[in-house]
Amino acid sequence: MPFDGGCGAIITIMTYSPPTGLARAGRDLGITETLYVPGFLTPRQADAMLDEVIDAANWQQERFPMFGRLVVAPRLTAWYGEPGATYRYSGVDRRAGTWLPPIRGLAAEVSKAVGWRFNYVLVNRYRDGRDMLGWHADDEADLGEAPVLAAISVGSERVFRMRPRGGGASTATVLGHGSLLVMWGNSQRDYKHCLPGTRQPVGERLSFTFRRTREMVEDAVQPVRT
Ligand SMILES: O=C(O)CCC(=O)C(=O)O
Repeated sequence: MPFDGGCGAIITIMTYSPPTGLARAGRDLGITETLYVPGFLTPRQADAMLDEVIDAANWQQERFPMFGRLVVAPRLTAWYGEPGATYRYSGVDRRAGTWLPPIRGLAAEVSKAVGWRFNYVLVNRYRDGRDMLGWHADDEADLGEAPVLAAISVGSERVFRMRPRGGGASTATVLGHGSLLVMWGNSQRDYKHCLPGTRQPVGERLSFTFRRTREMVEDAVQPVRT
């Protein structure tokens, strides 16, 4: 909605809601501003992403300061995006590596279907059930107000949990091979999410979590009249 930003400038704030076709293909998780779309990729496309990206990505095992010690992250990560895109979390700037070709293609496909242009992806690699990601929200300043996030899962099924920040029970969703999860609006402000570890025998899984970083967020707030 346009508003007068002062000095006669009219500013447009971009708000998001999923396109009707995507919303129809998706499943309501009972959490506002979150949509789960099973089978977004065909099994064949999802298999190819799993194999190609496991082989080609520049995997890092990050270390985070916690309680005065450096803790090794229980997963591997890699990050790619458009030139100049940077994402800061846990106190570290991660400048995007040049898109790997299969990830660039996936970014274009996801941006089109979701109706929101993404310029950055954090790829998480869970090697087995011991690898996990703890409770957090993707609410860093680099993502701007009300971030839109789109996560593609490939590989073994894993449970994804969300819980209200204000307290209350968590919901569990099994993220299938080739699925898409979209979170937008106040979902990061009002909820935390995690990918818990499991004692079940599970194989490798990758999640591609697409984001729009500050460089594009700033582009999206455009003076249309001065
Ligand atoms: O692996 C997943 O599905 C969760 C990823 C996630 O929460 C994140 O990258 O912030």
